[in-house]
Amino acid sequence: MKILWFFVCCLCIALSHVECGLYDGFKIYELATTNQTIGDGLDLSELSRNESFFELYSISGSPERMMVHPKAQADFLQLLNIHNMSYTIVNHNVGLTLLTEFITNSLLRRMYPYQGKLGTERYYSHAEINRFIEDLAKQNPTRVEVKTVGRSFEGRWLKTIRITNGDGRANKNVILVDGGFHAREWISPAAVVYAIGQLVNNYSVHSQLLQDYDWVILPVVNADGYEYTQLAADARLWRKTRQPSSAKCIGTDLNRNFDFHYKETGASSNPCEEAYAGPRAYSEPEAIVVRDLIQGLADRGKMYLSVHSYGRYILYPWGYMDQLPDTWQDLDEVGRAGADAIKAATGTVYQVGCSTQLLYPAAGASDDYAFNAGFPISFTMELPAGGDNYFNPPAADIDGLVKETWVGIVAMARKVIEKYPLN
Ligand code: 0X9
Ligand code: ZN
Repeated sequence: MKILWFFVCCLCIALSHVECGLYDGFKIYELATTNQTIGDGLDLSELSRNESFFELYSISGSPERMMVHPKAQADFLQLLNIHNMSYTIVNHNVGLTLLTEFITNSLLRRMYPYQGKLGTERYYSHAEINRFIEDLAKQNPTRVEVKTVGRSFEGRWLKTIRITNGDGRANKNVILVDGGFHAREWISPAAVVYAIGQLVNNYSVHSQLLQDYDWVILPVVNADGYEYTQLAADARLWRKTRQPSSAKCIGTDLNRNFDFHYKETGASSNPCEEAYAGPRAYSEPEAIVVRDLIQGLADRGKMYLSVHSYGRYILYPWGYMDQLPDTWQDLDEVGRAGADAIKAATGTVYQVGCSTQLLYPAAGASDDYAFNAGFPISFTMELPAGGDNYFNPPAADIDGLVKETWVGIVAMARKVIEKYPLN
C-alpha cells in the first residue's frame, strides 16, 4: 500500500502541470448553510438554477458544496462577497483529483485481481460482479440461484442472485434489493455485493434472515452507466443510462422512468439534464427489468430496498407528493430500526422519513413504484457521501461503509421478518 501511495503522490505532482480533461480547473467550494439559505439570505435553489456558471453537486448534504466552472470563478466569488458569505475551497482542481483517482483505481485493479472473491479493497466492474454471483451459484447450488433477467441498452446481461437457505420451501416472503441505479454512486453496488457475500458465505451467522425469507438481489441496475464511469476520469460523475436521448445528449435518469405518477414532479423533460425522465415511461430496458422483478414478486415481497448515495437517508414513500401513506408508521418503524442499529455500531446518523419531506419531490422512481405494487416496506437508502465531490469515497473507505450499511440492512430485515412473519 505504501508503495502505491508513493507512486500516486509522484503522479499527482507530475499531473499538476498537465491539463486534466473536462473538469480541469473546476473548483469545489464549501459554504456554510442553514436550510437552503446561505450567507445573508442567498437562496441555494436560486444559485443552482444558474446552470451556465455553477454546477451543484450537493442539495442534501450540509455544509453545502458547489462545483464551479473555471470561467465562473470571479462571478461566483463576487456573489459570495456581496452576500457576506464565508467559504473554503475544498478542491482546487476537480479534473486533477478525478484523474488521480482514476489512476489509483487502475493500479488497485492490478494489485487486487478478481480471484473468486470480492473483497473491499477496491471497486469492481459489472462483469466482475456478474462473475462473482455466478461463482457463488456454482459453489452453493442448493442455496444460490443466478438468473438472467434482461439486457442493458448496450447489451450487458443483468443478473439477479436469489439466496435461500436451501430447504426447498417455495413461495417464501421476499426481500428485494438493488444497487447501481445511478452510475456514479459506486458505493451502492459495493454495499450490495458485500450484503450478498454475507448472506451466502456467512450463512451460519445470518441463517435467521433466510429461515422464512428469500432474498433476490440485482447488484447493478444501470450496468452501462456504471461501466462508463469506470472507463475514464471525465466520465466519473455520470448519473444516467447510456441510451442516446436526443441528437445532442445521452441518457435517462432510471429513477424517473417508472410509470407511477411519471414526470409529475422533480423530473426533467430536457434530454440534456441529469433528472431527464426519458421520452416515455420504461424507455429504458433497465427500468423494465426492475419493474418486472417488482411485479413478479409483488405478492410475496415484503421489503424493497434500493441502495443509492449520497446523503445518510432512509427514505420512504411518497416521493411524488408531500403526503405520507396510511401505513407510514410501519415504514418509519423499520427504517428507524436500521438507523438506530447503524448509530449504535458506528455513530453515523441516518435520517429516516418520507422522500419528499426529507429530500425533494421526485416522481417516477422505483421505491414509490414498488410500494404501490404491494411491497409494504419500500426504501431508498442513501449511503454517506465520500470524497470531495461526494460520489467518490476513496477505496480505503469502502470497507467501513459497506459494513456499516450491512448493519442497517440486517436490522431492517429483522424488523420486517418480525412484522410480516409467514406468507
Ligand atoms: O433522486 C433520486 O433518484 C434519489 N436520490 S439520488 O441522489 N441517489 O439521486 C432519491 C429518490 C427518492 N425517492 C423518490 N423520490 N421517490
Ligand atoms: Zn441515486
